[in-house]
Amino acid sequence: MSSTVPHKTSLPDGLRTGTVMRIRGIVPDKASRFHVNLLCSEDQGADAALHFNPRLDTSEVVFNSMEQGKWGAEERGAGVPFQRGQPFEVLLITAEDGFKAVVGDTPYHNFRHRMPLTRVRALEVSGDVLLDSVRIF
Ligand code: 9QG
Repeated sequence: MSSTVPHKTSLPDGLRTGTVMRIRGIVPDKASRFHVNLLCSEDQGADAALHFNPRLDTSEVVFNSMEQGKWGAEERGAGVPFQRGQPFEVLLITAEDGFKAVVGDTPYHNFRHRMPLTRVRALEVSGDVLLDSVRIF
């Protein structure tokens, strides 16, 4: 059973070191892009501590943050560990120094923190993705 996107999970207490977010889904056959955002409020235009953006259309995975309506500096992971038509599992591990994205069994990228973890209030998944589950550990 897939849930519909955009999908939002509230994080009323923010994040702390050790919080693990697990996203499972399937990349649709004709997917172009999807994203996972860690947002500082549930309002439109909220700051994002993390924007994790697999792009099947341009074969890249972009990481960024958004503050006061402006994107920060983009980071890119090496390679694209997502394929159209294939299931995936992403772990976003809140570490001391950054968000560690693990895709499948493989550490993929460490996105260094740009804002306090306590500001994060919601995890949002949207775009071209069939979402199976979001779990916070
Ligand atoms: O393209 O890059 C991340 O740096 C922008 C995209 C934008 C982000 C951004 O247009 O797309 O990925 O919220 C958005 O607009 C997302 C979906 C320079």
